[in-house]
Amino acid sequence: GRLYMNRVFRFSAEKMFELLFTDSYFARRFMTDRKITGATSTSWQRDASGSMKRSLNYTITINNPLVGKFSTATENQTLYKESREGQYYLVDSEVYTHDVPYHDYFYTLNRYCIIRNSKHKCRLRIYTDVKYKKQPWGFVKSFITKNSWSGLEDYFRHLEAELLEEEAELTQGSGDV
Ligand code: YK8
Repeated sequence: GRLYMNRVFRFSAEKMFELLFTDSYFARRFMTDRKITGATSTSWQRDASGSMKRSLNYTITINNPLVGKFSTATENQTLYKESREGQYYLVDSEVYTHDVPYHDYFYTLNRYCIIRNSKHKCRLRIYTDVKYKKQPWGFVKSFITKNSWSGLEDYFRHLEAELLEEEAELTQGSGDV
């Protein structure tokens, strides 16, 4: 896998969770920017193991000449019960892109870790892995992996930029460090 983000932001851990994992203004605007449309989401619900789950469905716009312009996608998120409100949040997100070539071979696992640093600071780590449901030929596998990394890189670079902008807006004039 790969580490796409590992950085401290001037938000509380709660705030970061709210921005990324609730129906926040930030999340909605980011989706609009990425041309992600038709998003529907279930609310967070506790499962038998004590973790919280929710799932999202949406249509993504793809910037890859090898692939059609749009694909529907499903994202299944798990907030692990080891998480501690305000302190530590661990979310695994499995993303299935239903309409891309070889979609039945792979999915993407994004692991988001939000750790409290101080009252107004947290660290966000995002680790990503491309997972295979069945083994494709070697060349197909490297093709899928390579195309996934480049799409993910672009996506998380954009997310980082938007989070930094949000940070600048929120801390503007507050004199907070
Ligand atoms: C989520 C991973 C792969 C996929 C794409 C597939 C190419 C197929 C390869 C062929 C288009 C929002 C990606 C990047 C689409 C976007 C997905 C997003 C960014 C040529 C063999 C969607 C996070 C996420 C996870 C996986 C990404 C897909 O919040 O390359």
